[in-house]
Amino acid sequence: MKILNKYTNLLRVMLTIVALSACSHTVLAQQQYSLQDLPAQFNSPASFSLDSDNNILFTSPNLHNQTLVEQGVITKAAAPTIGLIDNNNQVSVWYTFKQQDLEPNSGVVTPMGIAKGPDGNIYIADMQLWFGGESRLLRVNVIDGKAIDVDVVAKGFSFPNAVAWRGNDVFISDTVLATEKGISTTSGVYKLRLDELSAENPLQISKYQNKNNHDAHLFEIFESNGSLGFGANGLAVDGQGNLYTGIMEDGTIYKSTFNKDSSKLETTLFNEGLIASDGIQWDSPSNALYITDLFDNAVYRIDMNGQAKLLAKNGNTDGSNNMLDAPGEVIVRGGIAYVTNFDAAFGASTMVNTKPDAPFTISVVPIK
Ligand SMILES: [Ca+2]
Ligand SMILES: [Ca+2]
Repeated sequence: MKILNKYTNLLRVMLTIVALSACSHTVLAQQQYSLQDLPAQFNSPASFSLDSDNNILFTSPNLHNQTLVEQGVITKAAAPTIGLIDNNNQVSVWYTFKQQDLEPNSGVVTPMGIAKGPDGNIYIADMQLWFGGESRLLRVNVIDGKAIDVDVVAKGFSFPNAVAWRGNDVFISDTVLATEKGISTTSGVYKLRLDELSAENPLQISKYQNKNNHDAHLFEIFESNGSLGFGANGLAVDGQGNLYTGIMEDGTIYKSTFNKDSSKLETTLFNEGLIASDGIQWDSPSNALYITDLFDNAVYRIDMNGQAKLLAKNGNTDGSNNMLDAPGEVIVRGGIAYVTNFDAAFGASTMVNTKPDAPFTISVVPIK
């Protein structure tokens, strides 16, 4: 009886813990945060997309967990999370990745690029190259603006990074198809059709071998200088349906045009001069592209003739006082540019940011 009591008590304690944690989860889901003071579950805000209600969604793979634990800034790793910035600029948790979402071999999920599909669902690049899993395209199934669950709809990428839709075609940049440090990096952009994406039978991309032997979905291949080992990353589609691809280690942007049947017409150099370009978004009202320079701590507007204008730039900061802190992507809503402070530090001599640090922030920059 004593033993039974012991177990009953233990069970009661466990149930209380479960109830408390369920309660704190509920509170957490409703809690709102300021852009300038995000909780640690947004410790590496990365990529943006607008949702169907003009909210801004952003991924946070939380790649700084280990560094921040070592610094004593946080006590435990924060699960990868998607945040929502509402029309009053209040931030809340939209989706926290769950056990069943993890890639089975690596045990992690690394949400990078995010984009709303023509079906209203949210598509996310899950980068597994650094963790030993198979990289994937995830679909967050959305009902009434809420994230319901996550399906894998394509897999076999190397370093999937940005996601951008053009009609019923989705483009996914693959930042590292092959690389030889200091010599060259081969990267590319995949193009998949909506009707090829299936949870029951995820599209399998075959591994890149060389320029003449690769998956038929590879839309474009880029060669860059090999200085970082990072090629194609940012992607955006303009109002005319042209596709723009940023090549990180070259600091360049390429423009791809299309035939009427959505096949590629040509790809040409559109802009050059950044140190290490990152995310790109196109804004309709100002008819311009917006891009970050992750290494140079800067944000630019680029007009449709390829001319760049600096919008903001900072030195090495921690991100406080709205300052840039290794910006990963910029999106414009209502004349305001929102900038994720990804806060990566690669230790490269050309990189301004030296340390991932608190606070965790999203900067705002008026574009007029
Ligand atoms: Ca920071
Ligand atoms: Ca920093």
